[in-house]
Parts: sequence; structure tokens; C-alpha cells
Amino acid sequence: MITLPTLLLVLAADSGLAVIPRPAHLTPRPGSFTLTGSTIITTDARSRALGGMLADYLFPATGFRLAVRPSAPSGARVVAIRLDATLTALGAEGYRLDVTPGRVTIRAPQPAGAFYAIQTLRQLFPPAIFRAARVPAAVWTIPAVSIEDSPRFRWRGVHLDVARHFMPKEFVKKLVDLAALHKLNRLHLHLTDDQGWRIEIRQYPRLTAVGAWRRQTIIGRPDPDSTKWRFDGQPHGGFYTQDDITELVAYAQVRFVTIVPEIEMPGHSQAAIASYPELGNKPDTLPVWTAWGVDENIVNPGDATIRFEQNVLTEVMALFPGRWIHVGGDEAPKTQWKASPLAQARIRELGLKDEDELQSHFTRRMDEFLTAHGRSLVGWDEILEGGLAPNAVVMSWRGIDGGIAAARAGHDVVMAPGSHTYFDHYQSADTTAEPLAIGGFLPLDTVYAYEPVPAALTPDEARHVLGAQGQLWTEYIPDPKRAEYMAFPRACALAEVLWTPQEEKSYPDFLARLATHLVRLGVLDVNYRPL
Ligand code: TNX
Repeated sequence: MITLPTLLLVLAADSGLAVIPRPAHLTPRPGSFTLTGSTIITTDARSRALGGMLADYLFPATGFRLAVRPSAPSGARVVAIRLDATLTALGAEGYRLDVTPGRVTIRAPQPAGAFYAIQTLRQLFPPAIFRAARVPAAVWTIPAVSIEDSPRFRWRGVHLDVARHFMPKEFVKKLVDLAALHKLNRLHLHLTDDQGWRIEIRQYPRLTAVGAWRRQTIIGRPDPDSTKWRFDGQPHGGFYTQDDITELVAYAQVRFVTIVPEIEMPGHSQAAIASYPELGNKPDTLPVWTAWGVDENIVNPGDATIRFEQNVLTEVMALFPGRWIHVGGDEAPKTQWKASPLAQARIRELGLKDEDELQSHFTRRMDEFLTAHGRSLVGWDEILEGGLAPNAVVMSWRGIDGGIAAARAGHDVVMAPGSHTYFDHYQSADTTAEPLAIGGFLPLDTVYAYEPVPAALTPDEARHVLGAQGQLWTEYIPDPKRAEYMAFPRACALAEVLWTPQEEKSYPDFLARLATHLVRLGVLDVNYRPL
């Protein structure tokens, strides 16, 4: 809800040049440009769709149905969008944005860059431009400026765990929109875990008929003494149909966001085992898990299980056209494999040293399979432990050492260390003033100070650091509103870490821009955590 003082602020706030993430090069110019109902958006053939997107972005608040045309009569007020091959030095995502009193010009070598120019342009307007209904009597003026901009990193990600708590498709779309606004280009969807399986797999209908639903959920953090656990008695669940996934992928694609799906294996698999008990190491039938923590119920390493996982990945690849497929790999306790005759026989047959090498064997089978289909396997840093699969990309979460080791071995790396990128951690040292979280302490300034390239890497090795991402694990994030509270404004800080050149970063300057940006987020109905 917007109160009257907020509305005044929304209209008055000098959005000035409060762009987040801060552009690489920005030069204020004299004068300003005022958008009116007769402004024409001109595009070339390849940026026609982007012109339409810009018109759609501007319509709700302004009420202007701007024309999108190949050209405009001389003297018309124009927003021109052109793809320009001579600008290739700006890279696949770079752009130029020039605002003069008579004209706005967007030029980019590729569509992604023009899209990011549009995101910058939106942020030049007063925050009220983000309203979903017409703002009466507003004047839509933006300052003249020249911007030349391109990102520091290729992988600018946000992660969302939809397994611990299912998140509705509409929220995933909202998160895609917010990612795009911050020039983030990866959405890592954690689709399966012990507590729920969230994607329809046609060959294995029980994964969602059974695995998408749990009977209840533990209240609060699990006490080490499990006899003290208390449950809410409320069934929880949900899943995305393949049609839902297709819709999400398409929605993300036009916003230049690649969805990276994660199917966890061999650990974090109790929901799969609950659906198909033959995947487990024991004959018992298990429920979908109702508590949090590291679960001993991992899948067995037999050939039938490997076929099952590959069959699942076949359907996943058909749905997600992006290059990266994440197969988890974290927190797979080896207790059950140590006690399992099948697992021990496999270790002997394959001449392996131990259970860690058996997990690496399992991961290699997925790596071969994904590579044969032209995709790249991504895994959490535990996949290093028994030897790294040849084409694997490593996501470094237990600090940065996994990232360093993988980059030195010539593997691409995405940095996701708990110390700087876990948005499920507390935002205040005074945890009593915050909603219950998993623990930890990750204030905004710590996120902003994060440097994704480990100092230990040589420049050659550092080229393997694709970027970083912020994690939203949802054990203690029950719904979209809480997810927004945990993600914002920390995701704004991470976006700047990943986009802006190191030497252009300044925390005081960021905070000054953030004051305006939070007004935008408020208008967008984002439940951000107030500073
Ligand atoms: C560890 S990060 C996990 C997740 C939890 C998270 C909670 C990772 C690869 N595994 O299963 O949700 O901690 O912060």
C-alpha cells in the first residue's frame, strides 16, 4: 500500500542518476528529456520486440500508448533503439544510452545490451514510473546523460529454493522481473530436495504425485534431540507442471535471464526416494521429509538409479534450453553407502578408494551424459572431493577454497560463499528484531564489499570465475513476502558487485542511490527490509 507521503516522495524523489547497479561510465549532460504521449519509439527490425517491451514498461504509469515504428518524422520526440555491430567492444551485454533534450538513443551490439539500456532508462525516470496504474498529473522528465556500460561478470545470479517451501509461479516471474531490473542474468532454481520434488517428470509421475507433498513441517529450528521436535500439522506442497516450466523459461528468456535448473543427487533426495523406494539404500518406505538438516537418506549408486537420474535429466533438458544443468552434489552423508552391500560392491568393481570416489563416479556419469547432449554440468563444491568430473562447473559455497581449486584445475566457477552470498542469513546482529532465520549474519555492507575473484588466483585462473550468485534457501522462508524481505536490498548490493567495475564501486554512493531505489522497490510492491 502506498501512503500519501510516500506517493509524494515517489513523484518528487530526484531519481537523478540513482541507477543500480551503477553504470561503468556515466557523464551528466546539460538539460533534460521529457516523455510525452506523442513520443515515438523507433527501432530496427531486430530491436522491434525490445521497443514493444519499452512501450509496455512505460504504459501503466504514464498512460501513454507509445508508437513503435521503424522511423519518425523529423522534429518528433524520439526514443531510438538500434543494434550496432560497430560497438562489439562493449561485449554481448553492453550498451550506450544517450539522453539529450530532443532524443533518447540506445545502441548496443546485441539485444541483451539494448535490454539493459532499457532497464537503465526506466531508472532515470521518477520512481513513480514503476507504478502499475496511471499517475495523474505527473511529468516524465529525465536528466540528459551519456552512459556507456557493460558488466564485469558473465554470471550474475540469484538462486531460489522452491523445494523446502514451494513458491508460486507468479512469484518466480516477479523474481525474474526484479532480476532483470538489476541486470542479473541467471536464476538458479533448486527444484528438488528431501522436503519436496517440484517439477513434473512425465516418466515418473510419483515424483510429484507423492514427492511434491509433505504431511507437515517442523516448527522452528530442529533441536539436536529429535524427541523435542514439534510439527505444524499442515500439509505443504506444490509443483510446476511442464507447461508451467515452459512458461517460466519463456518469461525469463525475453528478459535475458537463463534459468539454471537443479536436480539434486545423490543427497538431498528423500522426496525422490519417498516416491520410488527402489532409489534408496534400504527397503524401508520413507515419507517426504518434514524436518530440516542434512539427511542420511541418499540414493543408491546402482545402474538403475543412474538411469533414473539420466531419464529425469532428459526431460529437464527438453524443458530448459540453457547450457547449464545443476546436479547438486552437496551434503551427501556416506553412512548408508558404507553399510550397503550394493555400494561396496560397486566400489570394488570400479577399483575405487572410497565412498567419495563413488560419488565422483556418479557425478562423472552425469557429466558424460550432459556433455554428450551439449550441456554443462554444475555442482556444489563437494563434487571436488573424490576427483572432479572433466567438464564440471563448480559452485563454491563452503567458502572460496572449492572455487580456487576448481579454477586452478581449469574449471569454470560460480562463487556462492555462505560468508557473502547467503541471503537466508540474518540481516541484523540483533536477531530478536528479525524474523526467524537459519542463523548467520550477512549485513548489506558485507555483501557490497564482496570481491568474487579470490586474491589467490592468477589472472589466467581468474578468467574461470564466471561470477557469483545470491542464495535464497527457504527452510525459514515460508512465502514470497519473506523471500523478498531476505533478498532485498542485499540483491541490489550483489548486482552492483557483479556488474560495476571495481574502481567505480563506493558504498556511500551506493547507499545514496539506494534511498531512491528503495522507493522504486516499494512502488513495485517488494517487501524489502528497511535499512
Ligand atoms: C546448505 S548450500 C545447503 C542447503 C541448505 C543451506 C542453508 C548447500 C549446497 N547446501 O541444503 O539449505 O545450507 O543455508
